[in-house]
Order: sequence, then C-alpha cells, then structure tokens
Amino acid sequence: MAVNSVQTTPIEGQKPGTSGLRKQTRVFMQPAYLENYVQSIFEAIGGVMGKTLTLGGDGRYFNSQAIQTILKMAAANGAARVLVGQNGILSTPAASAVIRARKTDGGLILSASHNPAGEDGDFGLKYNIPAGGPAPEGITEAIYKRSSEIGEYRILEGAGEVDLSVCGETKLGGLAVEVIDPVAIYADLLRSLFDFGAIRDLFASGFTLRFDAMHAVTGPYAKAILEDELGAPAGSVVNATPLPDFGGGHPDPNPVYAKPLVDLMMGPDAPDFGAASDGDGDRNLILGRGVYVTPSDSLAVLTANARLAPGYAAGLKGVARSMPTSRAADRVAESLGINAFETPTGWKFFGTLLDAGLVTLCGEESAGTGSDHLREKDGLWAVLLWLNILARRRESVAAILQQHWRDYGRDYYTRHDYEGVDKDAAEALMADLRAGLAGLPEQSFAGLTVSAADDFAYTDPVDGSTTTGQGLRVFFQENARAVFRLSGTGTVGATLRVYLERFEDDPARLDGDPQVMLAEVVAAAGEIAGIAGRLGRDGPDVRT
Ligand code: G16
Repeated sequence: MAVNSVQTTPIEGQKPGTSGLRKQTRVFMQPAYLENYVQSIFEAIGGVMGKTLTLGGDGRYFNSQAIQTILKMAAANGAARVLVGQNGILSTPAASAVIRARKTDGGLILSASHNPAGEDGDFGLKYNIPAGGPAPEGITEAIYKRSSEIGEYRILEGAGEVDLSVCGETKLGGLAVEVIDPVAIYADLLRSLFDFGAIRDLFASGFTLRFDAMHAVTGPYAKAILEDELGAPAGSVVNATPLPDFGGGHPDPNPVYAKPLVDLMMGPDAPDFGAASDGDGDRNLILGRGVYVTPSDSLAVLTANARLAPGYAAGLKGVARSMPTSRAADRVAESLGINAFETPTGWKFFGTLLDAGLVTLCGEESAGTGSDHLREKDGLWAVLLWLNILARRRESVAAILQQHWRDYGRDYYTRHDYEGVDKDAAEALMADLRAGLAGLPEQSFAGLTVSAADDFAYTDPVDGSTTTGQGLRVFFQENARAVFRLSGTGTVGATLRVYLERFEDDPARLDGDPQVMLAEVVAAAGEIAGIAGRLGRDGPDVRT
C-alpha cells in the first residue's frame, strides 16, 4: 500500500446547497468528482491528520463504493480512525448521534435525502461538524473555494476493499477502521428521552401503527425500536428493507409520495397512528386516523406537549422554526413564555441556537423536527415523541389536534411545489418579484391586501453571522402570508416553492380543508408572481 498524490483539476459546480452537495449519481460517479470534493472537505477543515471521523450513508446506489474511496482517502490523509456504520449504513440522525456520543472530529454523511436514488437518481455528500450538525455556511463556502482551486488529492493505492459487514476493528494502512452497529448508539439516546414503558403499555392495549420506511434507511431502526423493543405488532413497519434504489420510489414523506400510507390512514381500515420517514431518516410524516398533521402543526403540538416525555419534563428553553414554517409554534412559545426564533431554511441554522442552549425544539415545514438531543432533524424521534404523548394523553391524534386549534387557533398551511421547471424562467420570476417587492404594500390581489413584503435576511443571534436572500415574504392584512423560494436541494432544473398560510381562530372555521381555506391566498400568490404564465404550469406538482 502506498499513498498516491493524484494530480487533478477543479470541477465546476461543487457548491453545497441547502444541505451538502447533491448531484445526479452519474455526476458523482465521474472520475475524480468524489475524490476532489472529499479532498476539498479535508483541506477546508484544516486537514484530517490524527483525527477521528464518523462515516456512513443512507445505503443508496454508489454508497458502498463511495465509502471505500473515502476510507482510502482518509488513510492517505493521515486520519487516525474512522467509525463507519456496518455495511456503510448510518441514518443521518444516527450519524449525528455517533459524532456526539463518540466525540469524533465531525463526519461525512452520504445521502441525497428524499431525492430518488439509483444510477439515474441522485447522490450527495455532506460534512457535519464535531457538534454533530451540518457544516455552517462559513465552512461550506471554504469547501467550495477549495474545490475551485484543487490541484491534487491523496488516496491509498494497492489496498483492497475493507470488509464492512462485521462490527469490529480493522486496519487500512495506518487508519483504524471501526465498524459499528448503526442502531445501538442512536437507540440508546432515544431510550434516554422517552417513556418506553408507557409506549409499550400503549401498544399492549391494542394501539395500532403503520410506519412506512419507504425502502430507505429507517427500516432497520424502526423495526428494532418500534416492533422489537416497544411491542408494535409484527408487520407494523412496512417497506422495511433498504434498497439501493429505494424500490424505485421517491422517499419524501409527504401526502404525494407517501400516498399509499395516506390512503390507508384516510380509509376504513386505518390504524391509530401512521408515520413515514425519508431516504436518510431525518424527515417525518405524522398521520392519525382520518387526519394529516402538517409539519408546522406537528412542531406546535410537540412544543405544547413535550413535557409529557421524560427528556423534556423540565420544560423547554425555546423553539426555533425556519421562516417558511407556519407561525403555529410561535403561538405556543408565547403562551409558555419561552424563546421563539425564525431562521432561514436549512437545519444548519439551528446549530448555534441549540449549542447556546437558547432552544430545545426545532422544526421545519419540510417535514423536519428535532431537539437538542442531536444537531440533525430526526424522523424516528418525532414519531416517538408523538407516541409518548399519545401514551400519556390516551386521546386520538385528531382529538389532540382539534383541541390544539381550539386553544391556539389554526394556521391553515400548504406548500405548493413546481418541480423541475426551467431554471432561467424560475430565476427570472424570483428576480422580478424581488425587484417589485417595495411596490406591493397597499395593493390588492384576489381580495387580499398586501401589508408588507421583504426578502428575508437573518442575523444569527449567537455568532452574529448574516445571511441574505433567503426567501421573498408577502404579508397580507387578512392575517395571511405567501413566501416564495427556490429549492436548494434539487439537481435538475429548478423547483419553485410557494408557502401559503392564513390564521383562523373562529371556532366555527377550524375544521376546513386547507386548499379551500387558502384559495384566496393561493390565487393572490399566483397573481403576484405570475406563476402560470411564466412557468407554463397549470398547477403545482406537489401540495403538502
Ligand atoms: C434539507 C435541509 C432542511 C431543509 C430542506 C428543504 O433537508 O436539511 O433543513 O428544510 O432541505 O430544502 P429546500 O427547500 O432547499 O429543498 P433534507 O431532508 O433534504 O436534508
């Protein structure tokens, strides 16, 4: 075995998006693409000489090959130890748990999250810092800068593949490769937060569950925790075997891509509780019999009820949500007298607030919820917190939600996605909208009058860093809001996201259909941005 310094040239476009670098799998498989990016990460964090890293991914196509390459590069760059999930698998929350529990010098997570997998799908790679969370913008910018200057990468030559199928330690040159159980550390952490006894009693009383792992990484975690440990009936976890192409599906847990689960929950044979997670296990979808809980409402309900779980019994320090997430959690925070923060989209923006002890729970409309137990959002954690609350309240999901709306009012909410649209057209739409923002106040659209409009900017209250251009907000006098943003996680064309909400506290109007209750806001947003004409689309591809 020898360390080989391979001459290379910069590859354009290695710019991390909302959450790491995501590209089509074939792009990642091009010669030197992965190697350039990994070397850029190593150099941007000051090298890995003598360091310990965590490594794992969601098991999608190219995961195994990429892991072997990264191990050889870590060895060649002088890393002391890499903790790698068995067979190269670690869900994103489990990777965060390992980084924190074993105090590694950060980690590399291989995933394109909810994006489809396979040779014709997507692949991704991100670096998480030693606190366990996604690298903040200062580091991702340094990685990108490095990738545009790179002249060589280092890799171990003459080494065979490391066997990752058995837990234990092996050597790769001077590097210790420690293959770890992907579930154990993570399950220990969850056990410390929730009343597993109460949840076990709930299942023993006949409570029924369907968890759809969507053939992605959470299957083994969900089976071990929900079925084997908590006693959910065998078969409660479906699509539990992770497949390299996620079974050809789109593991984004929303009402469109998790339609079979939603149909079951809305039908006569619905179990008491339904949930799903995404490709890498950090997102969640929550359903009750006959009811879909929006991620924004889920965050609010969890904030209001978290004290029922032992890990949060002492109360919450605060709650943070991304800007496009509805204001439902803010109302709960106000009534509890705790902090509430509004951050840009991207879990990385919660890191400083969590590290500083300013917030305990965080959530995003994009189906992410989590707490200070990790620095990633955590799909199974959200499911267990809901189960813990249900085990203590012994009411249905629908009853809990309705009571919540009676107590706090309801933020009707929907997100409309226009996927795979022409990039230039989408960028021009946003540019024109941005240019016209100042002229919007006092104008009326579809019966609603604009009260204010801006381009969201954020100054981190802990480290003072500033981020601009994070989404265009239009507020209406009628207690409604529309937000426009381009997705930062797609790989083809552009995806326009339009986030729509309206607050209602009339007790007689709390049970409406969001698409009906928001029809005026949808129409106003369409008019303001000229969506149909400019994008040539009659309607969105996804309504969450
Ligand atoms: C990532 C980020 C989230 C973000 C989401 C949506 O999630 O970690 O914080 O809300 O992308 O991003 P966008 O609207 O830019 O597509 P994940 O689950 O894809 O890692």
